Amino acid sequence: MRSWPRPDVPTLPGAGPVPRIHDDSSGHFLESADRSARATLYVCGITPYDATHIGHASTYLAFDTLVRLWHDAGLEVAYTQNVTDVDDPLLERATATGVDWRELAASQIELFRTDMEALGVIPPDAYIGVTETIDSIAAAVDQLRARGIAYQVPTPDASEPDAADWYFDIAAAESATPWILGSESGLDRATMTALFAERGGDLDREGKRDPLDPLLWRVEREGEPAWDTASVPLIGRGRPGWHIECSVIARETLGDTICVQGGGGDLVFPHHEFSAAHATALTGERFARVNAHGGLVAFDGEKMSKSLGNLVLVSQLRAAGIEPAAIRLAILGHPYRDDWEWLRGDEQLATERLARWRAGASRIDADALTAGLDEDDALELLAGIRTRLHDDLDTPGALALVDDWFDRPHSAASTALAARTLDALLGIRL
Ligand code: 5CA
Ligand code: ZN
Repeated sequence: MRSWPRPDVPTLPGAGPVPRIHDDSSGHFLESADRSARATLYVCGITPYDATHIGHASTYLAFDTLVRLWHDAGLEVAYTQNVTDVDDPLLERATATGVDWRELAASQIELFRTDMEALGVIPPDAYIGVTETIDSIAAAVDQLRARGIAYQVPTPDASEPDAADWYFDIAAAESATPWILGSESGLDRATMTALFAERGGDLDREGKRDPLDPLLWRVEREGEPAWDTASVPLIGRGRPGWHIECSVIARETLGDTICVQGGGGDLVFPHHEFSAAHATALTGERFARVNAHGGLVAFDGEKMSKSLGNLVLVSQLRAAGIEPAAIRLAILGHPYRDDWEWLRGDEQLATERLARWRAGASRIDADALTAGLDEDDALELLAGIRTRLHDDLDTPGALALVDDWFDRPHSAASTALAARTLDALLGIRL
């Protein structure tokens, strides 16, 4: 589907290093891409029913920083983001509010696009809804069936009498593929079980071989959207499970092994564990070399989420006259892997910080001006920012360098290059 317009990103002198980022599977810092190949990124997109809150924005800005650094390093970048435009939470919200689920999704996707454009986020090269990928997902479930890694669970409430949901067989996948449970998330079984329950998993469903086996395909229920699977008739009319959606969309657009799989920390388990497991079961290859997750943003003491009603929306802040650059700055002031809390007044503090930078940029050093077009100060700032961001996207460290830099005046040429640096690497226009 359509994404949003790409911001102009200035080019900078020289090339930055390829950043090292934290891989949550191994606990190590790894090169995020290999200079000899395309840099590929898959980031889990929204389920379009509560967009765009500061938590979403924080996750997408973290990976926007990575994309900007890859471009600055001179890499060819391929970035895919999905839209979970059919799934239980969306359907439940639509039913609760009496809105058609398609209309709810379309309006929230549009709002998300507008917010991303306003925030100057570089759009993904492929922006793909699950409803656009149904056939490939059904085919993937069928392949897992054929390999003995998918099985059916009796489904008495299905629309068709003998239809049954499809589940992923963890034990079969462990013996037939290089993936084992926990290899992506690095978690033990007790923690995984607790997270599965907390995040709506169906541990107790009768007929499952392992309580943690995840749903691959939900056959049609009365009143729920469903699609025919004519080319794979054994699967049956229905709709995709959540994890298989991301593994199929990522593989179709980026290949069998991607450089970085990204999302918020709430996706470590079960979502990223099983999207990787499904992909590996289909290809025999490792799904992503680096698993990277942003921290979760809270508000009023709890994780920001529609169900708790504690949302701070990007669109509300914009409507209240807060400049998108200030919203960006407020978010980039936190290390991307930390959990943090949005505090009332954060937008004001960021607005003041931006104003200090702008005041700094308007104080041109007259001596430097007469001395010529000296860019040395800005080249030093650029090198400093590249070094900070190379180190696991240390945006707070980069912003602190900018604070210091604007404490004293610089030549007009240096000030102009500093402004281009902030625009290109941090997406902040002075
Ligand atoms: N559609 C799925 C991913 S396939 C989904 O999780 N959608 S979402 O709308 O709930 O979240 C969209 C993205 O924002 C995900 O990467 C998620 O991890 C991230 N996210 C959600 N809530 C927060 C939060 N409070 N703080 C930080 N990131 C968040
Ligand atoms: Zn996903």
